[in-house]
Order: sequence, then C-alpha cells, then structure tokens
Amino acid sequence: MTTLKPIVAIMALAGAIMAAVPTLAQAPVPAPVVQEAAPPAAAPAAVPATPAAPAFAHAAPEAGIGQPVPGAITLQPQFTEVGADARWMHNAVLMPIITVISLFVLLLLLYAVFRYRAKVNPLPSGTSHNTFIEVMWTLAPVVILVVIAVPSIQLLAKQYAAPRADLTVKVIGNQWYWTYQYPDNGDFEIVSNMLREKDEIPAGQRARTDADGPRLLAVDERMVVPAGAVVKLIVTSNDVIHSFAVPAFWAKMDAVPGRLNETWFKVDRPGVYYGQCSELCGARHAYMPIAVEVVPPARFAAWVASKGGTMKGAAPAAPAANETVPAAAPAQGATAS
Ligand SMILES: [Cu+2]
Repeated sequence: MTTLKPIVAIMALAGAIMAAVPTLAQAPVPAPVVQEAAPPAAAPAAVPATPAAPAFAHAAPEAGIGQPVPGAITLQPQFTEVGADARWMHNAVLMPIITVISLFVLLLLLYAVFRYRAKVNPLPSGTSHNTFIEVMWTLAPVVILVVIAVPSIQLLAKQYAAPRADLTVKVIGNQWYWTYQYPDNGDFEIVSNMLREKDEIPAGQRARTDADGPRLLAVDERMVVPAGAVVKLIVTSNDVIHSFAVPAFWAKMDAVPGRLNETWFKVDRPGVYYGQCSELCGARHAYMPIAVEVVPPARFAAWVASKGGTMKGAAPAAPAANETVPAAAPAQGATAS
C-alpha cells in the first residue's frame, strides 16, 4: 500500500518534532520519591503569615494576564523574550506545519479508500514502485525537519543562555507549599501557602479575596521580583520532586531533592503572574500554586525592607573608611539603589 508510507513518514516526522521541541526535561535521577499518603485534611505546613512591620501594598491581578482564562485553549500571553519567541514558534511554525500535514494525509487516505475500493477495482493494480514519489516522500520530511530545526535550536540555546543575574531567588518545593529565599538581600525567606476560600477555613483565618488572585492560584506570600531584572532561580526541593512553573514566563524547572537546578526569567512589565507545581508530588499537588509579583525596582526595595531584608549595595553600616572604595563592584543590576 503506497499510502502507508506517507503515514510512516508522518509518524517519524511527528516523533522528530517532539524531539525538536524545546523541553526543560531533567535527566532522570534516582530521587527518594516518597509519595506518602497524605494525612487527611492536612493543613498547609505554615500558618498564615503575620503582617510584617512596614506594610507593603500588593498589586491586584489582571484578568487574562499571568493566569488562565476560562475556556481558552492556547498559550497564555508571554511576558519574557524567550516566552514570546516560543509562543511564535508554536503558533507560527509548528501548528501550521502540523495542520497542513495532518490534513494532507487525511485527504490522501480518504482519496485512496474511495478511489481504490474493492467494489470498483475487482482486479487490483500491480504497481509496486515509483522512484520519483519514493524520493519525494523521503526528502520532503527531511526538508520540513531542517526548517523546523533552525528556530527550534535557536530557541533552545536562548533558553539556556542565561544573562548575568541581577537577582537570585532560591525556590524550594515542599509538600505542599513553596519557600523563596533571597540570598542577595540578607537571605530572608518567605513561605508561600495557597489561600483557601472563606467557607473552607475557620472564621478568623485569612481567606482568599479577588485581590489575591483566582481560586486555587492565590497565595498568602508572593515571590516578589523587580521589573527589568534578570532573575536567576535556583530550584530545589525538601522532600519529593516538584516543578516550579509560571506559564506566562515560559519558565518551568523541576525541583529535585538534593539537586540545584537553574532557570531564569526577565520580565519588564509589572504585574502578578501565577503558576502551579507541575510535577505530581502527592495528595495536595494541586494546592501549591505559585504567584510572582513583578514590581518597579523602588517598590522591590520597599518589599525587601518590609521583609526585614537589605538591598544589595546598600552598604549595611560600613565599618571602615572610604579609602577602600570597592574597585568597581560589578554593577549588580537594576535592584541596587
Ligand atoms: Cu509539588
């Protein structure tokens, strides 16, 4: 059946596309994954945070920005350069090619089924080879793959070529919440728990409001980062494998106990962007959302102060005199003031 060969070629092509699509998959490592049975009604590990001394007014989320839209099926709007490129790759390269190939193969199949049906072909054709068409159905997929490979590999390289970091945040996955450490800013740590609905918690506890974010995505303590800064994330875990993922940043990285994985993002637009743990990590895997608030640099300094941290370069009461002017301390980015 000559019509089978294009299908085989298409399947090979699909496999190659899957292999070509950039992925952040980790090499499998023997990790002590203990999917323990959750204690019933396990409360989030940390109690709702007490308000810090200098209050910091958080921004409210915007519909359709940094969060899913009901009924939508496509990628979220992207707010990093890598994300914008990847979205273009998906929408302008992969989807059109996949659609054309799928329709072409479907039409070929339907044509062959109808045209060569047994009823009107009592004597089957004896044709077995056609050199031209065999060369074509070998070469065409190769050309398509090469065309896809160029932007794909460029995108992959861009994803891994992290610029010099302006801010480092250590992201730690826990069953079932996230902690964020700011080693550049006095090494303070914040604990981020999902906010629950009013009717799900005892009266008096902090419940989610729309200013916090959508249900199942809002958290009590957001990761706050400055706009326009290259943020390096060092991602790890305290217990089982989690995955830190913020779709609007095109950022996803496995959080593996005993390993430090690294990814980065740079967002210029202030706003609130949500994500979720993206590695099945236990009973409350669905209830450890991620909220990242991108703020202007001055607001970031205010937030750091509200957490008891210090800004890098803010000279914490320098003991000695001025003669040891730091020999051009490398400008540590937009966050320093
Ligand atoms: Cu998790």
